[in-house]
Amino acid sequence: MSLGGVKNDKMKEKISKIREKMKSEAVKSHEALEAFRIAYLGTKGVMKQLFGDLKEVANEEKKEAGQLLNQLRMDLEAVYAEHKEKLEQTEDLGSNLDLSRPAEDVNIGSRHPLSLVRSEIIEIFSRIGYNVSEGPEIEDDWHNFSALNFPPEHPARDMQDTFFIEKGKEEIALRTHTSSVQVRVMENQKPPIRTISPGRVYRNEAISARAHCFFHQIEGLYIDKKVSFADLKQTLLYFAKEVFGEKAQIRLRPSYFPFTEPSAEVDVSCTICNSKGCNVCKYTGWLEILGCGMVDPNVLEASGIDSKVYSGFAFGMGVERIAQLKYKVNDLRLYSENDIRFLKQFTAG
Ligand code: 2U9
Repeated sequence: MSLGGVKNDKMKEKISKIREKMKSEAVKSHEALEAFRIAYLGTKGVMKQLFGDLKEVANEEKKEAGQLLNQLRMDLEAVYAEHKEKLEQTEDLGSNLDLSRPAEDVNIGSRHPLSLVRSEIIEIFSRIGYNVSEGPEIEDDWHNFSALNFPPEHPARDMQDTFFIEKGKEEIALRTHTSSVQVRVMENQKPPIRTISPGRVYRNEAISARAHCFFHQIEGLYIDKKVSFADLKQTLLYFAKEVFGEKAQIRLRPSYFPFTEPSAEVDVSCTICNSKGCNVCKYTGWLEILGCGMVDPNVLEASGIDSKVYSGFAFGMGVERIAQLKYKVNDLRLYSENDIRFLKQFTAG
């Protein structure tokens, strides 16, 4: 056995003794941790001495000895880190815990303005007996157009205005209004029917401040015996007062829709200027809020409801439009851009 061999064996013995000792060290304080570091890893510590001994090891065994020493140093460093972490953890739970410290604010986010307005409108109509009906966003021609009395050549049936699912096939499309949901209700339920249908609808429009390719509607439908235009007017006046305040007034202007006859557009008195005239109502004192009418007998019959026995009224509004008037939002794109500076303004409390 060479002299180097003896030296190397001694070093291995030393290493195993150090390993045993390092495991048995109790490190319960920062002072003890520092003492551990100095004793093993410090500039005059055990590792320094061992690396010094390396020069006495025979050349052919230096490589192995060097590897053993490097491994020992890494293990010592790991044990040191472990002790340090344990100490810090007990400190977090113990001495640094301040029970009198005020809780940190919880970031609760906010509801989207369209969601707020949608809920408010649902609540207003549920107070007078309306339920909520929902249906598919991808619709067939029957439920979106034909059952609603759209003539074959109506522009809404055109590729230019509606998103069709398959090119060249005008049978399946993204619904252009939620009236399609109400056709399904009429097909499946007997009158009296009192329902509102909130939902997203799609139209093939270029996106701008005033138009978008999708928006949200709430449509209402009331069918029973002897439902009259007077019932419609009172229902809409109640709605306007609930949303815009007790002073709100409405006026109806004659209009045309394929699915209602007679039809009307409804304005609410401008709540911003008290009808005195401002740039929001374009100095008319009135703001357009919805469309309405008596359900066309053809529409009742198409869904199997006897138009000689039953009559009904319907109305439809854009949720974006109502939210725009309530919250003074002047650009439709804000609703779908998810800009946190816009959304944060609707945080409750
Ligand atoms: C059935 C029969 C008739 C719903 C109605 C309107 C008038 C209307 C527009 C308002 C703004 C759409 O969002 S908007 O662009 N809607 O003017 N909607 S009557 O009529 C129906 C619904 C269902 C079975």
